[in-house]
Amino acid sequence: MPDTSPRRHHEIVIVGGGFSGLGTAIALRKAGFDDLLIVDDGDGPGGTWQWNTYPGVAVDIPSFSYQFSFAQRSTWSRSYAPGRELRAYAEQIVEEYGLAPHLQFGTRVHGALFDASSARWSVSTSAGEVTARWLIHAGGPLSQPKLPDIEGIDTFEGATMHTSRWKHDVSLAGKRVGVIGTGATAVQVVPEIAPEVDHLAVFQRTPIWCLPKPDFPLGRVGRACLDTVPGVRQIARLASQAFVEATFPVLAHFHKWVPATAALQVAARRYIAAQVRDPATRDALTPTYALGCKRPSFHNSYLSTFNRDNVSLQTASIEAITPGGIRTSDGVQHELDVLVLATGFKVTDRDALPTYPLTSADGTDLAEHWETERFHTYQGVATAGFPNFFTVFGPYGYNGASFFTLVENSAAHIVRVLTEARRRRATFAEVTSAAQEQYMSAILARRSWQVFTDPTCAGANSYYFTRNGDVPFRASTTPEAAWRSRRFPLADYAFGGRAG
Ligand code: NA7
Repeated sequence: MPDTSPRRHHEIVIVGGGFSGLGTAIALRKAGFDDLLIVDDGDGPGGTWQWNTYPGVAVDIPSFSYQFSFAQRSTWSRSYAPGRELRAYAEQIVEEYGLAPHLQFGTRVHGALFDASSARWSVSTSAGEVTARWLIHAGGPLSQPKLPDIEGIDTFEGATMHTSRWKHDVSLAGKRVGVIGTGATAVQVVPEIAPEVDHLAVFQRTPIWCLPKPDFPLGRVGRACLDTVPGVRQIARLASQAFVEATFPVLAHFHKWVPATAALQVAARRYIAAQVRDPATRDALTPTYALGCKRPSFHNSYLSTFNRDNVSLQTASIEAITPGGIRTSDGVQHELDVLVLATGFKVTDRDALPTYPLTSADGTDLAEHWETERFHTYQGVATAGFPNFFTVFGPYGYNGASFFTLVENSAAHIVRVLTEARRRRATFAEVTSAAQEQYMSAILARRSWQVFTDPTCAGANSYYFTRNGDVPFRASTTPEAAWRSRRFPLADYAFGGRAG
């Protein structure tokens, strides 16, 4: 049916109402950009935290860091907040920063096309067409569920659910449940559902490094201290930021200079030994790739859950999903009532970044361009050839620390470009190829420092790696990324046109 809804124009359209979209909108509004529309296909703010409601869902970065620096809370119930508190936080942010009039939920973007003559993006959505001078893609990397490519998946006669689309009306009590996957999500789901089910079979392809989590209730006293004792909140934030920095960016990107991986692995192996009683299960749960090749998990009862009589770890590969359950390569048929797919997300897949065709004026499709030329961006925010377009979570922008720091950095970068465009009354801004190349060569020059060069990473099946073997992280500390996002030369962009 032809779209007969009226065309609308906004100065800025943001795709995604998760924390990326919300944080960018707040930064833009603070800088005086008010004509903005945020579209999201969900039915509330918070992105991944709206979608992921599985039992045990919680942050795996301490809450002191997993929040905006300008909207810190002392209300978190634990040092690692459960998912429902993140959903509530997103709603509070919308309210406090007056974002509700800008948000349009239930709206899926089908495509975006740049028109050079008007220097505008034309965005087609499920709610009609909208045009924008500036288009910002704020889709998160963990939003497109990845269903396993296993024969017979549609034939299973019990209930099937992906963890990010949890079916709360399916009771697990007394059921035979199978969980496929042992990534960060399974690490949270498995201990939570094990006491409830009759039998839980966990199908593992690659074990995950699971480390103890400094997760504790904050309690009334703790929360009051954060609120009233001078300096406590700042110290908690600083300690948390240092912990996050040490456990990811430093460990991963500066591996050559801080070779802590081996020592950490020894400690992690000791932890597994202390947690898991059966030696064969312990061995099967011990990764053979270097810690850091893929995101390690933090949980205090995942490993010990395998001591339970009603939990089994299955390591034979899955041959097929059958109407009755799962058949593994050792010939065993595992009878199941419920199948949980903890199989992760399409992170760098062609149809995930972005989730819709995005076409420049000369007809180049962004996903195709990245597919053929490999990922390349300027600070993860801009891509040469795609004017007036920005990504909050673009390739080579994220250094693996708190996602909120990334959002604030990307938003600062975008605001800087748009403020300069406004000062010049420019209608067009595009990063120069030279600036992009310089950025990419500086980042790629650090590749040899990273843990990802460890040959054992080949066996990690890590979603960090693209099909080409690239790891599109920003190899940088968080302070360096923050500084560069705010101080890059404005001459790195070409500005043009003149607003009437
Ligand atoms: P992940 O970390 O991508 O984990 C997905 C898991 O599913 C992982 O163990 C995969 O095994 C497994 N998987 C995927 N497809 C299959 C098939 N076909 N057969 C068997 N096993 C399969 O996703 P999560 O949701 O756990 O975590 C995502 C992020 O959320 C996490 O990094 C945190 O930042 C929060 P594999 O390892 O590929 O062998």
